[in-house]
Order: sequence, then structure tokens, then C-alpha cells
Amino acid sequence: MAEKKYESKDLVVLEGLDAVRLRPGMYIGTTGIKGFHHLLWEIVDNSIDEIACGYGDTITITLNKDGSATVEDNGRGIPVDKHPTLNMSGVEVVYTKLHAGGKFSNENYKYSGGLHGVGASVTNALSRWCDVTVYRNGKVYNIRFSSDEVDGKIRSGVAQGPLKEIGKTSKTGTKVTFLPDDRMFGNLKFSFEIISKKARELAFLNKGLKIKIIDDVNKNEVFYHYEGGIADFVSYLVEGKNTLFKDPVYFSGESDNFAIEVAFIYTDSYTENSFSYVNNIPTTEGGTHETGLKSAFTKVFNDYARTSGFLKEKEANFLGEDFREGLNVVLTVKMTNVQFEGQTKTKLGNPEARTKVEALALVKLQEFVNDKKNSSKIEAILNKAKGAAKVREAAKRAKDLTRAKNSADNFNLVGKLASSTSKNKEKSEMFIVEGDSAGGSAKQGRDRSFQAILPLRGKPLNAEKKRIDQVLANEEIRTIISALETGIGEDFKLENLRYNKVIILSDADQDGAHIRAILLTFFFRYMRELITDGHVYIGLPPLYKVYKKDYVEYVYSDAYLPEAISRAGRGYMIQRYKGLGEMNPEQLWETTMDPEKRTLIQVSIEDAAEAEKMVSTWMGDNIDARKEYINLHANFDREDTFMQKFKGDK
Ligand code: 28G
Repeated sequence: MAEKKYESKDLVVLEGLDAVRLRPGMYIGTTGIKGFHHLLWEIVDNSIDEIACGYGDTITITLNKDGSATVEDNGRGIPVDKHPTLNMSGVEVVYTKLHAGGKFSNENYKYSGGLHGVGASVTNALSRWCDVTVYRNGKVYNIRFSSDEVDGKIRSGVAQGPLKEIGKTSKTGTKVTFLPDDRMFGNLKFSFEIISKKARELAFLNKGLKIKIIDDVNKNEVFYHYEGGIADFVSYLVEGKNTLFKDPVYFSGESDNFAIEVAFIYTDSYTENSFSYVNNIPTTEGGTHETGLKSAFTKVFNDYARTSGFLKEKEANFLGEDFREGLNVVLTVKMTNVQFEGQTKTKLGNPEARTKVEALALVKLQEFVNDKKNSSKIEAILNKAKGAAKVREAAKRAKDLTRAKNSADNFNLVGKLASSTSKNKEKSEMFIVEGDSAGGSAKQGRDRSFQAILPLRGKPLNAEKKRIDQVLANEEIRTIISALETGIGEDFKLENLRYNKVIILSDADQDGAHIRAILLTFFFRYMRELITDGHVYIGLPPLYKVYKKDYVEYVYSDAYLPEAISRAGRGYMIQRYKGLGEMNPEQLWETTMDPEKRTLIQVSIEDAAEAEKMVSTWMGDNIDARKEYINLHANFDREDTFMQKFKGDK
């Protein structure tokens, strides 16, 4: 048979926006909840660019009842005159051409990159319809785009007519309303929560920006505006903590097409908390810019410690990590030709970013330490580093001790752990159970072939407040560490994990919530990958037993109690469980441990900033903040979890 010849008429030419629907992943990453919200951020990005150029100061985002979203800014309005070569209005260029606009050539838009900034046309392409109104030249202009089926194919983002003048106005700006296409995204809806969280971050990153979110579906509103920008961001991060000086240190610097902003403060805690961004995009995996800033800190502070005589001649220099204990810092970089690397493409790779950030920060930090007004702050920083250096040595000794214990005296250490018999790591689970009596029931009720039980007496220590050597000295924590076999901190090796699931079982009361928070803090600090790789779970014990002679139903949420009662019918009785200890081994197995029937909540680190805030509010020095937080979040979104009706976890 003759080979088929390809002719030019066979070639599929992807025209403009239709390409976006064929490969949405290339433009918005996913068609899940993240990609769905990306549609909104593409539009908001344009408003932010306009405001960053110095035009306008306010963005309003409205979530409409029909599922669409409206974004409005008070910038100059997208140009309405005909584009010289494309023979259409500027508005049409922005909304129908991929990578339209001067984003990559215009001097004003010199910092753009990544998935972000793929352009508003992508939002148009993935919307049912998109309606754009421009206020400019004293006039109101409007154009509408729509994605409709023609001969069985969807034509994306087609203008329904030319840009029309529809009225007069004294204001300027742009207003865009779009309805994400359910043929792409199913029944996804905008989340006020997700949007406000991101909007607050944008308000922190763009000082002076006023951003308002109006939820017309659930009648909700927030407004963010930070005159201090990332300095306010840092203040927010350390809310409820003891800081070594009152206000964050802030500086900015710029050299040919490369700009940085830095804000930092120290707390009396022992952990570092740093956030970095490139062109407003979070770089959660860090990268070259962070490296540059770190070396500037180390150099300038060590140099000052030496020349001021704080470090004696015979004393060794501080290590970089000594200056990062208790450091809370936000770094933002604006640059061109961004290269992202790393597993989640959130790590900055550009080598020049390291040298440029370092050079700019060196100058500014040097100015900071040279200024006599700052001498008490510098003193506090150096004393903090001195404490860190001292403990670093102690920690090393304690670590060596734990290592020795791990090999020789391991049996002794894991004494309280009832381990499982099978060596199958994939199926193995370790329950960390609050209280000896519940621990006893769990040991009897479990399937010992794959379930291990570690009972916790009292509260294990608070990982946020103690230094690493004290954390390691705690018996409970050491038992957990040796049982999991991964090691901790920099020595952590996920591949050595002995139990695939680590399940925290605590009572449904405030003490239980506290114990859970302490354990999560420990994992967050010293075994973070255990969480990010999805191995940490919260087990949910039932709150009630509704029963009759031949009938038993366990109820896990207050919301489901009435239903259960009506199912049981006349003559029912209710037992309310105040703690795990009230269940016998069989009941505990049936309700909470049996993989076929139990409910587990997988612990994830949604947002490092929020997680940090949770642990520090929970553990921090501000007792009122802690109480408020626990009251708000103590039941770990039990109701939400039950909304999802997620039962069994096989
Ligand atoms: C409300 C929702 C999203 C925007 C502007 C303002 C200008 C602009 C936007 O120009 C470059 C030039 C023509 C296509 C620039 C206005 C210079 C002078 C602007 C927004 C590319 C883009 N006057 N405001 N784009 N054009 N707000 N908000 O989209 O050819 S986008």
C-alpha cells in the first residue's frame, strides 16, 4: 500500500485562540481549581501592570451570581484606536492575540515572565463569553467576545461585533466580565477564600494598591491596602510573636532592569521564615535570588561583628544559619527573562540574580549597619546569632547522641511503640494516640500485621518554642523519630520511611487540638516532606453513637446527628464520646482504625505562610491570638470534610 502523502491541506493550522482550548495546560497549567482561578489572575495582572506604571490605584473584583467574575481598574483604559498593522482596536489585540500587547517589548512592561502573563486572550479563549468596557477619552466603549460552536467546533473568543462607543464618562479605566466555560472547567466556581488570599498577597507585594473583593453570591467583602508593602507583609508574618525590634527593616535597590525590595525582622523564635517572589510570582522553592540575599546578610553582619569587636579575635565567624535564626524576611525581585526551575517550577534559576541581589543588598545592608540610629537593632541581631552559634554546637552534640541511641539502644527508645509485624512499608501505618488508655484500646483493637501504635502521655513538647537539642531530648519525639526511621532536618530521607501513613488520633476537644497542633508543628519543622509527600493524616473518631437493640450508627459530625436520629427511629439512645478512651478496642477499630470504614484527613501544606501562621499563633507568645485561633479552627474543618462525604481511604 502506498504511503499516504501529506499535503498542505492536511496540515492542521491552529489559528489563534483555538490553540488554547486544545492545550489548556500549556497556558494555565491545569483545568482544575488552580487553572480556573488563573483565568482571573490573568485579567488582574493587566490591571496591576497598569497601576504599577503609575496609572490608577484601585482594582475591584466582583464574583457575580451567574458564575462570572468582573474586574475593574481605574487606569488609563486599554487603547481603543486601531493598531497600526493588525487593523483592529487595541482592546481586540489584547483579547484575541496570544501574548498580545507590548508586554514583552514595551519599556513599561519590562518585567514579565513565567506561565503568568500569558495574557488576557487566554482567559477570553477559555470563557463562554467575555465582555470588555473601556472608559477613555471621555467615552465609554464596549465589545463582547463569545465562544460558540460552529459546525461542531468551538470557535474561541470571537468578537461579536466591532468595539462600539456606548456612552460618555468622566472616568478612565477598564472593566472586564467573563464567564469561565463549563465545557472546559465543569462546574467549578470562584472561591472567595482563594481569591482573597491571593489578593492580600498582591496588596502586600504592590505597595499602595487598593484591592477590593465583592462576593455577590455569598454576600461577602474584603478590602486590602498596605502603604508599607512588604514591610507590612513582614509585620503580618510575625503578628503575635516577640520581635527583637519594633518595625521591620526595609530597603530597595535597582540597577539596569533589575530591582529588589527586602523587608525583614527578627523574632525570639528559632526558626527562619522567608518568602521570595520574582515579578510577583512566589518562588516557593527559593533559588539564586535567595542565595544572593543570604550571602549579603552573612557577609555584612559578620564583617560588622568583626570590626566592631563583637567577635573576639580568637572567635570563629558566624555561619549563615546563625543569622537566620528567628529571621522573617520577604524578598521581591523584578527582572526580565526569568528562568524557573525545580520540581514545581517555582525556583529561580538565573545565575545573574544571585550576583545582582547580593551586590544590591550588600550596599543597602552596609548602609543599615553604618547608621548609628540602628545600633540597638544590630546589637540584638548579633546577640541572637551568638545564641544560635552556641546552640549549634550543643545541637551537634545532641544529634550525635541520638544517632548513637538509634543504633545501640534502639530497642529501649521505641519501648512504648507497639510495632507492626509486616515489613511491607507501603501498607504500614503508625497511629500516634493521645492518652495511655486510648493507646491500650488501639493496641488491642488494631490489625497488628500493618498497624503500629504509639501512645502519647501528656503533651509532647512544643516544637516552636524549643531549640533543636531540646526537641531531640524529648522522649516522645525521639520515639517518633526512631520509629519513622527517616531522620530529621537536613538528614531527613523520605525513602527510609518505615510507615506509609502516620495517623494522629487525638480527642475532639481543645487538648486534643493542641496535641495535634504540636505534632504537626514538629513535622512541619523537622520532617516537612512527610507532610508535603502526603504521609500525615488526622484520624477522626466519632462524636456520637446512636443505637437501639439491634441497631448502631456512629456519627462523626454534629451536622449529621439529626439524620442519624431519624434513621434510628423511635426508642433510640445516644452516647456522646468525650474522648477516645471511652471506646473499647472493637469500637475503636470499627469507627476509627479500620481502613474500610474510617475517615482520615490528609494533612497538606496548602500555603507555607498560612501554615507558619497557624503553628506560631497556636504556639506563640500571644495567648489571646492562640485562643481565638483554636476556637476558630480547633475542629479541623470537620464539617467541610463531611461535606465531601469522604469515607474509607483505600
Ligand atoms: C479591568 C481588567 C483588566 C489595562 C491598560 C492600559 C494600557 C494598555 C492596558 O496598553 C498596550 C497597546 C495597543 C495592544 C497603555 C493605556 C498605554 C496608554 C495603556 C486591564 C497593546 C497595552 N494607555 N489597562 N493596556 N496595548 N487594564 N484591566 O486590562 O495595542 S490593560
